Amino acid sequence: MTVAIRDIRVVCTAPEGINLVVVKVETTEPGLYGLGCATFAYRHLAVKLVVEEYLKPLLVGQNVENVEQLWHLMHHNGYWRNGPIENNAISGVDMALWDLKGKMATMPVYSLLGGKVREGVPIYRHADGRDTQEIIANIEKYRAQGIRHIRVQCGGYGGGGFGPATATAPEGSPPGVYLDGKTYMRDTLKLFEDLRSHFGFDVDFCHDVHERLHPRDGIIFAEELERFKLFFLEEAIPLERHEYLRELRAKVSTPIAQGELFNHPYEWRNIIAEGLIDFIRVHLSQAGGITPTRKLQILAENFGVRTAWHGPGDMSPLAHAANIHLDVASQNFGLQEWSGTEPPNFVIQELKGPREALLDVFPGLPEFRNGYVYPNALPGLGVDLNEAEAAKYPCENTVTTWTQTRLPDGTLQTP
Ligand code: GCO
Ligand code: MG
Repeated sequence: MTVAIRDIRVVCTAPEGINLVVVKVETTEPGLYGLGCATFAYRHLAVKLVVEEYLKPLLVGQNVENVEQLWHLMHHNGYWRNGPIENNAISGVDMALWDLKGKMATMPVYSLLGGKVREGVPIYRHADGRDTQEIIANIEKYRAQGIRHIRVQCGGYGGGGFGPATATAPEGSPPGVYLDGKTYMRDTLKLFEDLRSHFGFDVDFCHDVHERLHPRDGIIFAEELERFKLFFLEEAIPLERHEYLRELRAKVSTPIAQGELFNHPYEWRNIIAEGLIDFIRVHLSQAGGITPTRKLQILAENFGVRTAWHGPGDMSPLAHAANIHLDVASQNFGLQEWSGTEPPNFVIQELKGPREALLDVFPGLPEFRNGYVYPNALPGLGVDLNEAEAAKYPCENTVTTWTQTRLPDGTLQTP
């Protein structure tokens, strides 16, 4: 008997103060539904509207089994395609259809993808701090949890927080996150000097430039970082300046990670085929969900590029679970970013508050244990949504300030 889409609803919730967008696909089978992540934290209402006003009328009545066909139906329906708003909306439905397929087959998504290549997923966490000692303490904290790859930043991404123009900016300059690239580069090089003299080379460090340098400085910085033998250097080159990746590749042997900002296949296909990167970092819902990202993972496998899917706080536990299902089933898995969504059996004291709220809203999140994350064996993605709990944490629609990054003279810079 065909199971069809009966209704599609969007639930927006912010248990940690970060806007999360969940799509719930309800079917003609009583009690059978799928859940997917459509989180674009800074445009959550736009994504919600696309799902409710455009995708829902298109999809109600469709056979839930036809995941591939429905992805293309959604992808082509608005004629213009591959943009972040619609990709996130499509992702919410696509992940929900994979969740449904697993529930109907009584198999976890990783089984639908060919089964496990590994039992647990090695992850990396973010160590930061106000000074080197605090950063070292945070690194030690993660190492004590069995984590062997740690991303290290020196006071956030390349600069301070949003605020008034710096004293050295031109008169009348607007507020923003004022970045001084040279200071950031000098401070970070000094930090890694200290870290390597403290830890030696038996800890794998990553670093995220976060597009906050001009590509020329990004290349200079990557050359200067070579001696610290990073596990990978991330977003050293801004999205729109990929022509610099060729020079970066020619000049440094440090593995290059790129891709959390990618939406369009043209952004990843050539840099993978030409071997210009080592790790692909796509944010699953920005690419359109599990369907396109599985194809991307297989493309990357053909060129020896490994996955390191984006795993920040601004994605829901459904997307974190989708990352983990793909990770356990991918031969060319590299490393998984994990933003600290610990399960109750591993709640660090200072996280007692918000983290439990997240897990109350999203029971079933893959569990972190001693350096690895393990998917549960429940059918589908294995994560549920408690709508009553979700309703306790409404999203807010405020002006995003952290992306108003400016050079010392006030010029806006990629954030
Ligand atoms: C990362 C990313 C994030 C982004 C965030 C944007 O490597 O995890 O750079 O920290 O800044 O996802 O909202
Ligand atoms: Mg990043």
